[in-house]
Amino acid sequence: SFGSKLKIGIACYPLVGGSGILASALGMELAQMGHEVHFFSYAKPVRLDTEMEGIHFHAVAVSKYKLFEYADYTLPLAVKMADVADREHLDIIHAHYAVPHATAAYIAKRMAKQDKLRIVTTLHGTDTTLLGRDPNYRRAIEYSLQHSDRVTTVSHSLRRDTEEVFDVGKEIDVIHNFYSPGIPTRSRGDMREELGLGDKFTLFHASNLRSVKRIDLLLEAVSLTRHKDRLKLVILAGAPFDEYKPKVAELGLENTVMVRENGYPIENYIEASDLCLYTSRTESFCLSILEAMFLGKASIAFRVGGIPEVMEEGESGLLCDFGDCQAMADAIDDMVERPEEAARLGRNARKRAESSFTAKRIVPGYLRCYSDALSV
Ligand code: GMT
Repeated sequence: SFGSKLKIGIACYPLVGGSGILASALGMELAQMGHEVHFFSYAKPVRLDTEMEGIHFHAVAVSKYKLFEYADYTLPLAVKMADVADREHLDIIHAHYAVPHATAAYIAKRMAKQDKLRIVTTLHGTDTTLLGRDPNYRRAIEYSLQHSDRVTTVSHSLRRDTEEVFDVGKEIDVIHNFYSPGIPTRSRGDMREELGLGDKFTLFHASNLRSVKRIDLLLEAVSLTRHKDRLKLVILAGAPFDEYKPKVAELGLENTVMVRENGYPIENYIEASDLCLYTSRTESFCLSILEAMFLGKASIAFRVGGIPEVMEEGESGLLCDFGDCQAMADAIDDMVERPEEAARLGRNARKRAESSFTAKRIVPGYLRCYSDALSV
């Protein structure tokens, strides 16, 4: 129940990516509230503080046998979950991503000696929007969702998509993402000087550059602006940028685009910028936009997926129809001409983030979900 301390297992991807960041932040919030949290992954999640009281990390080792052409991760993960569930008397396994975490959790639940283990699965996006349409995965995902005690999505948009793609067989809870921003370690002035931004209006983009992020459209939108000479686009790339270099040259953006691979901490770059730019084909939420909002920076993005749930159009950010790079370029030009409007949107963005997307506001929703799962 709500008042009692829970023992929660969390399975997540350890890499830089919204789902792992959210899962780590949630686990640390729960630990701070006195719950015991056990993480399962093949490597330490990047933003997880394993030294924190109440946090335990269980590395899942994958055996590579010559017999198998492909190493399997799902079964060792399930065994680790079942072992820890039995030894530590876990109440809940919270799977972030159905593939393969919810499937492994289901196997663990069947194997575990104790019969009160409950499964909560949070969908972050690709399970539904990509793998859900893949006949090699669809049925296993649907089965894992049907056998989760509770299922959550990070936006209403993702819930709608999920209900279209799968027969989940139960109500899905929408629990938006939250973020606890770090404090920039350098001043805006210092950071702008280091990056050589001068008095340029600075746009910021951070992503893993996966094809869904549509970096081609990001570059195109900037190339269509009238004020290219007054602009800089700083891209914090979580993957090699090389494949986009020819496009930068083709669009004549060599002096406008600046790329930093794995720049850290991200807060310093956001602080140095004036506005953020996102061109994804789909985003169930877009944690990067929320991250920027907490630092008082609004974004221009395409009106896709859950993004309109994160920002209020015209109030805490600007939205354009997907693929309309000219509209996006016009919006950028407007902000270059009226930086005070960009600043106003940024102030509103911070207010919205602080009122709607803090840990304090969001984490109780997960606790309610655990409590519902335990009362099944
Ligand atoms: O599912 C993915 O594509 C990757 C995932 C991740 O780990 O970064 O991103 C998804 O989860 C984030 C956290 O909930 C959301 O902010 C992202 O919008 C979402 N990505 C997509 O929907 C493409």
